[in-house]
Amino acid sequence: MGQFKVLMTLFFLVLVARSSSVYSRQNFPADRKATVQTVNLYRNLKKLLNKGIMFGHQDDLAYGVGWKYVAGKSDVKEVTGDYPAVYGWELGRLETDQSVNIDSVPFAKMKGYIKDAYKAGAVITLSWHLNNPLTGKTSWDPAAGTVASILPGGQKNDLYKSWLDKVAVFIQSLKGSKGELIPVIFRPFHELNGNWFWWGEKYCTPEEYKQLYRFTVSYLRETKNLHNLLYAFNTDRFGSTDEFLKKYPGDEWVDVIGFDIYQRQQGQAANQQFVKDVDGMLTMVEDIAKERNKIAALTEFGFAQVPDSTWWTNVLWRAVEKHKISYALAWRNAGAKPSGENEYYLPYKGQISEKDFRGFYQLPQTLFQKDVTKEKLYK
Ligand code: BMA
Repeated sequence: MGQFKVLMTLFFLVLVARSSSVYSRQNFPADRKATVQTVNLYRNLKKLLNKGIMFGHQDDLAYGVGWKYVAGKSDVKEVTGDYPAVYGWELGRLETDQSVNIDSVPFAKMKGYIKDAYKAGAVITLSWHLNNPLTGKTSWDPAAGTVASILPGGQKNDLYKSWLDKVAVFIQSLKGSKGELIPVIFRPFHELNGNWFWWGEKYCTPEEYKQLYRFTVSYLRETKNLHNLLYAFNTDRFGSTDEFLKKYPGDEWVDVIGFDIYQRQQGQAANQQFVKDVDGMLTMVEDIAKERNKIAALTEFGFAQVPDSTWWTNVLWRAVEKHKISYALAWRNAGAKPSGENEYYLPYKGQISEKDFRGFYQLPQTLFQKDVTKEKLYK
């Protein structure tokens, strides 16, 4: 009998130990050595899913429609009185030692903006439209064989590693006031199921894409010893869970999952379609996130020039309101580009959706900077 009791106690203890390790795995980033602030961010992002959706904007502090590099200025702030909760920045051209990125943002200024946002308690995410290492042209040069060429054993693997070294130097230079590394959501090789980037659907096999993603994470995490990164995996528009997961590298490499989506047509029917599509895709991503213990997000979105005066509350909000997603990142307010195109996705003072965007801002479940400052996401 005594022996039986001992055995039962042991059995019970093993059960408890196992369930607590599952539990801690569930509440820990993919990086087992993530810094305290990164773990805190990860856990707080999960908690915040129950409060609302953080609003993000690419290049928010650098420029907007009709202005560039005015300290403290932001199109979001001009319209709402508050800054975004999430700031997106872009690393393209860091790999070729340029002092400004693909969209002419000086990396030195970007560092300053990132530090300011961190100080305010906001979230930072980085995209990377890196050049094609095989052809030397841009991201939009989808030469077959590029992915294979940069994997270990490939002729461009050393070159690709030297690019990652530069990314690591940049990320290691992002520090808070106590010298702690600033946590960043890194979002490499996005829109992978489209056919416009060299890592796109037609240009590599699922196995090659997975290897590329894993190699990248393991090089930054293990070789470069960077532990302030959460990793985002994101597709473009997709039609099924299988399609979404076709090239998913695995749970030990990813923290955030999502997709990028743009509305391209105007009118009531197009609006309804957009709501239906986004709602459907978010349902799938949310289910996958729940099952795999990941954080769902709308990693990029926009309706170019927002030609609909009530798009924010009537279309975007309807598409996302039912969902537990961490954030939605609007793409950049580039304004007039050298190409002649006027590119923007958020209202500025006087734009037709300005008033409606304020309505969107005032919804209790949309979170901007003031909301997240209170949340102390890094503590
Ligand atoms: C695209 C456009 C381009 C830009 C690129 C990378 O969607 O905004 O103008 O260069 O993203 O940021």
